Order: sequence, then structure tokens, then C-alpha cells
Amino acid sequence: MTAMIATEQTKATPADVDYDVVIVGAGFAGMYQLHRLRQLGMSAHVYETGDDVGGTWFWNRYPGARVDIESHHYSFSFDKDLQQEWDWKERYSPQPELLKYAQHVAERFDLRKDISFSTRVSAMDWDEDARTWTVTTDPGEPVTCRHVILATGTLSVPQKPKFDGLEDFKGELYYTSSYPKDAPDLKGKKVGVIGTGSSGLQTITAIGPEVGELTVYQRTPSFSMPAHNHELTDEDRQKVKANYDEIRTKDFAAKVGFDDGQRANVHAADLSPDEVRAQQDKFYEYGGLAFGFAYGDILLNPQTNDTFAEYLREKIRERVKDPKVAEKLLPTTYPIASKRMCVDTGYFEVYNQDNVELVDIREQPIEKFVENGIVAGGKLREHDVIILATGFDAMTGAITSIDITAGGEKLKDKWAHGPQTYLGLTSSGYPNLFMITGPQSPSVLTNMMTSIEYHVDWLSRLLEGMRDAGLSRIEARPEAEEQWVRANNDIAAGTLMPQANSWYMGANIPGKERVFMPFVGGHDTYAAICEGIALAGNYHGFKLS
Ligand code: NA7
Repeated sequence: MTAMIATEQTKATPADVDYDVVIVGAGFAGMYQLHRLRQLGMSAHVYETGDDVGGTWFWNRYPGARVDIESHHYSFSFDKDLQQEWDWKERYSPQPELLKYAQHVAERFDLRKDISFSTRVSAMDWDEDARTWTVTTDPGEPVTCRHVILATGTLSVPQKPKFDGLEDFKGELYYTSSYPKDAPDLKGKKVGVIGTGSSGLQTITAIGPEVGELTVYQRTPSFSMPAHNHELTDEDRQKVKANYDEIRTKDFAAKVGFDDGQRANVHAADLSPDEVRAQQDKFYEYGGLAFGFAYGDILLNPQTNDTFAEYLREKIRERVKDPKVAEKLLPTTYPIASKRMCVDTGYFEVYNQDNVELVDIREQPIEKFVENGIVAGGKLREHDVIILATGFDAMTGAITSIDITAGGEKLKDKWAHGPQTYLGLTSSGYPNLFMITGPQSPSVLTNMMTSIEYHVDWLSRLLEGMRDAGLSRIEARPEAEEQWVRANNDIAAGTLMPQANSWYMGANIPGKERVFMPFVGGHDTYAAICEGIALAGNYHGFKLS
């Protein structure tokens, strides 16, 4: 960016630093950010807790782990050669393929040499006089830098419920969020799974046919759409490769960060019931997440929402043979799409197997773990293996788990009653600190690849402009932040989204303040706002010096 940036002159002189930028996290966001900063000739270094790149796809290697956005949308667009070289094998890529892709990107752009693996960033402190961050890592010596970019992911701090007697269980205990690299042999074993969100559904579907006995402990049933996953043919791949320019243009212009041609672009309430039903059949046949945002009013109009919810409940009743089991699997306590929808390949059919039991823990609460299993509703069920698919401290967990201080104030204290950000990119009082896909940006409500690339490009443009203008400090103005937080809350309150006890609301973490965290206005609207704010190097709402 060459446009002049509006500034306020101050006397502070920037000190020498180890790096221009420290990036925390080597998932897709951190990798792309490193690449972009290198292109700009800036020095950047990445710290990553895992021992390789890949973020989400490094950690979540549980059986059946798979992305639920079609592979070609869920991929980098920034390098045309990269997208022409890489052959996606399935409509929805499994975790091993996504990890391979991340590793390929790391090799292709020679990223690893600027990444310290197995290194956790534990703290960072802002020095106002020197205008630098001092970043503490474990292991390692503290380093200084001008800017910090948190590419720490939105679902990266597992939530590990403190079940009574958890430590008494003598069998194998795994979390989907840190499943062993060498997959344990579950053949013939008695396995219990707790949690029926996306990770639980995928795990249950994958292990159902293999294990001896499977007990699923369900607290809240999920809405799920069939994936209709399939292997891609050369012809499929060629078609995508020939049209990548158009695909990416549409993805970046879409509310949810991908456009698979399945949006109706009208309100269901404006159509006849027959028209809506015909369209629902078409979506169901097509599969995937499109169902949840096919019509503009699904999350605005309770009647429309219920029509869609009832359609999927009907499908569950068709898919599950035992009506009593089907009844337990019906989501009835929240609007459809107000909790993250799932995409499955035969999940409900697992309950037609003789070796599978569904325990509704709202009726039979988990009392305790014991040496050889779980006691729920007064009954002991024996398990050799227990798998916990209990989710994450979403959106804020990875940020507040770092001890971030500026002027003696801790970011986690500032956020004690919910995140306070400007654009989901920065937080006032914490200069030169940025988040990629942070809370109060569209983030988890979109195709993460689109949101990641957008944020990285926006930030890179900002940092380049600051460097070229000789600026060393940027901070969100408190009044701009206040307005952004209020706008986020107001927009969310106008939808059905806050009605669910979802991780979007922080409701899955005991004691966490309930605030709707992502920006619900859509990627298209959000990007238009951010472009306006950056217009002509003006950076409205920021103080630059
Ligand atoms: P989710 O979607 O947060 O699912 C976690 C599941 O674990 C969900 O069914 C929870 O029930 C259940 N849970 C959480 N804590 C408990 C306790 N204490 N007891 C019983 N059951 C519990 O996480 P996932 O990993 O499946 O998916 C995360 C995202 O990854 C997903 O949305 C996609 O974007 C990809 P609850 O619903 O809270 O009643």
C-alpha cells in the first residue's frame, strides 16, 4: 500500500527489535501470514506449540476427522500455481490429506526455517517507551518485536470437563482434540464416546462398525446434513482448476466465504410451502452446510427456522429404525443453525447397529467415572476406551491463555465479561497486537480459509503502509471499539443465534460470560466495512503514530 496514512506525531523513537513481527501459531493463518510478510521484506518468526504445521489439522486426528466445506473452497487461493498443482482427492477432505496439504505448503514456500516448533508462547508484554512487544516462549529466551499477530485458531484450546472420578478410570482415555498420532486399535473393544458435536459425530460414525460395543453419551442432539462425500474424478478436478478465478471471486463475495451455487437468495417466507419443500429436497440431495443458510430468513424468522428444523427431524426419523432412539436424537431445544450444523456420512444409521447404545444424559446424567467405565443414571456401563469429544474454549480461549499485558493491564481481565475488539482484529489498550479470525469478526461463521486470507491480506497491507510511512505504533480508539462491540451484539440480538447454548455464546464453558462472539453480518459485509476503514490509508477508528 502506498497511500499516505493519517498520523499523530509523538516523540518516542522505536528501538531495535529481534523481529518486525512475531506470529503465534503455524496453522493455515500463521503460515500464510509468514509468507506474506516475507514477500514484503519484513522479518517474521512463528512460534508453534505442535511439532509440525497444520493447526487444527495437526491436532484433530481422531477417527473420521474431515472438513465440512468442499475441498476446493477450503484451500488457499493466494498462489495460482499452488492451486493448479494440488489434486484434491475427495469432495470433503479427510484430516490426513489436509495435514499433507499444510505440509506441502510449508515445503513449497520454505516456511519451516522461520518456525520454532514445540514452543509455546506463554506471555507478552508491551513496552510503551520502546514501542516493542517482549514475547516469552517456553522453551526459549524472550524475543522483542514491533508487532505480534495471534494466529492461534478459534477452536484450539480443548474443553476438558472435570467429570467426577475421571482419574479413577483405568482404561484408555482420549480427547478427539489431541488423539494419538498412532491410532489406537479399537477393534472389538467396549468404547464410550461423550459429545455429539461435529467431532463426536465423525468419530462415532468411523468407529461404529469396528468396535465391540459403542455407548454414546449425548447431552444435546445435533442437526446434521448428509455429506454425500465421494472421490473426485480427473474431470471434476479439471473443471475446478479451469474455473478457480471465478470460484474465488464468488467465495470472497459470499456471506459465508464460499459459494457453491446453493443459495436461494430469497426469504423462504415469501415462497409457497411446496416451493420451499422442493428446494429443501434439492439441498438434501446436494448435501453439506448449504441447508443452514440457503434462505436469508432461516436465522431471522422463527417459522422459517422451524420448517427447516422439522424437515431434518423428519429425516432423522426416517434414518433411525427404532422410533424411541430416533426421538432421543431429535434436536428440539434450539433453532436450527444457531449451533454449528454437522455434516455426516451415515451417522444416524450407526444407531441401527446392535452393538450401539445411545444414552441421553439429560435423562440419565453422568454421575462418575469409575475404574472400569462410567456410571450414568444409576447404571454402570463398562468401557475399555473412553473418547471425549467435548469441544473447545472457542474464539477467546487461545488468546486469553497467553498472559498478555500492556501498561500493567491484562487482556484476559479486560475480556472477563466477553471479548472487546475493534473489527475482531485488535483490542484497544494493546497496541501493535493483532488477531486473525478473532472474536467479533465473521471467522467461524464462514469458510475459515476465506476469512484467514482476507485478514492476512488486510493486515499485511496495513503493516506495509505503516513501514512505508515510518510509523511504529497503531492502536484501536476505545470509542471505535465500543461501537464495534455494540454493533456486534445488536446485530446478533436481531437473529435467532443467541437462543442456543452454543460455543458461539461461550455457553459450553462453565463460568464463561455468555456473549455472542462471531460477527453475524457475513463476510461480504464485513470485508466492505474493513475496506472502508482502510480507505486511502485513513484507517478510521485507529490511532497511528
Ligand atoms: P462441539 O461442537 O462443542 O461439541 C462438543 C460436544 O460435547 C457437544 O455435544 C457438547 O454438548 C458435549 N459436551 C461438552 N461438555 C460436556 C459435558 N460436560 N458432558 C457431556 N457432554 C458435553 O465440539 P466439536 O469438537 O464437536 O466441534 C467443534 C467444531 O469443529 C465444530 O462446530 C465445527 O466447526 C468443527 P452440548 O451441545 O454443549 O450440550
